[in-house]
Amino acid sequence: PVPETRVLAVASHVVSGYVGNKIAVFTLQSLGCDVAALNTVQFSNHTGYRQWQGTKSTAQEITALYEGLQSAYLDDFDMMLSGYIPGAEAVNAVGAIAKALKEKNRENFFWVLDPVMGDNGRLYVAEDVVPAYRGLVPYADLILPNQFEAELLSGVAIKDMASLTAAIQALHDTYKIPHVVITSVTLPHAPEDLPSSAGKHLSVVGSTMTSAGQARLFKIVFPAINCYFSGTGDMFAALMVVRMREAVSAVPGLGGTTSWQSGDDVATLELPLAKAAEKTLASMHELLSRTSERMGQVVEKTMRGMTEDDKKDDKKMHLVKSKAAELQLVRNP
Ligand code: PLP
Ligand code: PXL
Repeated sequence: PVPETRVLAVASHVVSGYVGNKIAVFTLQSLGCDVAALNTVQFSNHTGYRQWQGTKSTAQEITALYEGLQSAYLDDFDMMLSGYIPGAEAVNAVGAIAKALKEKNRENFFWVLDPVMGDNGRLYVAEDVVPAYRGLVPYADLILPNQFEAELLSGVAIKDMASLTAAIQALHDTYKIPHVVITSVTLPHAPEDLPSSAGKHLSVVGSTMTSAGQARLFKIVFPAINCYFSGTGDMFAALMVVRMREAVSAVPGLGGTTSWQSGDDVATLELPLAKAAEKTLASMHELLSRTSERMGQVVEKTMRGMTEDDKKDDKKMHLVKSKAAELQLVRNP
C-alpha cells in the first residue's frame, strides 16, 4: 500500500461529471491519500460539452487559499498534482505554491505537473499560458504532456520515434526535468514500432534522466479503445502520483536528484517511472473498458427525457454523447 501521503491537488471542479479534481480527488482518496483540493475553476460541466456556466478562480484567489493553508499549518504536503489552469497569471500563482512547498520540504516533495494546454494541434488555454509553463517546468519532478504539449514545450515536432526521442531529450536538456511521460502518442508512420495495426494502439513513452542528463526511454504500447472519453488525462495523472509514491516508497528521498531517480544502473523497464506507468495504464484500461460498456445505457437513459425534435439536433446529441463519455469510476472503484 501507499505510504501516508498528503497531496495538494490543483485542478478544475465541475459540478457534474468527472474531469479535473472531480476524478483526481476520488482516485487519490480511494488509494489512501489525504487530499487537499484547490479548484482552478468551478464550471457546471467540462468544456468538451461546448456549453457551460461558471467561473475561473483568479490568481489572487488561488494565492489567498494557499496562504490560508499556510497560516493554519495545513501546508505539510508530500506531493502536489497540478492540472488544468486556464490563465497565465493563475499558472504562475500555482507555480509559486509549488516553489514554496519545495522550499519547505527539499528532500521529499514531489510535483507532478500536467501542463494542460491543448491537444491535436489546438490550444484550449490562453496563449500566454505556454511561456508560463515553460518557466515552471524546471521546478517540477514529473511532467505529463500529451504529444502536442510535448511539442510546445520542447520545440520539436513529433512525427516518428526518432523525433519523439529528440523531443524528450530536449525536455531533459532545456528544463532539467527528471521524469517525463508523454501520454497518448500516435505515430502513424512508424508501423515497425507497433505490434499490429497502428490505428488500434496507443503508446505511452516516458523517460527518467540519468545523472549525466541522458534520457532513459521506455515505451508501453497498449490497445486503444475506439471511443472518446473525458478526464482520462486527469485520472492518468492522479494514478501516476500514487504509483510513483509507491514505486519509491522503499527509498528515502522522493524528490531532488537522489540516485534512484537517475536510474543509471537500472534496466529500463525496472525504472520506478516505467513501473508506475504500467500500473497506471492497466487501471485506465480496465476503467475505460467498463465505461465504454455502459455508454449505450447512459445515452438511452438521457434520451428518454428528450423530444423527437431534440433527438435530431446535433448540438443536443453532442451533449448526450459527452455525458455518456464521463468516466464511470464511482461504481467501478
Ligand atoms: N487515453 C488514454 C488511454 C490515456 O491513458 C490518456 C492519458 O493521459 C489519454 C488518453 C489522454 O491524455 P491527455 O489528456 O493528457 O492528452
Ligand atoms: O482535463 C480535462 C478538463 C479539465 N477541466 C475542464 C475541462 C476539461 C476538458 O474538457 O473542460 C474544465
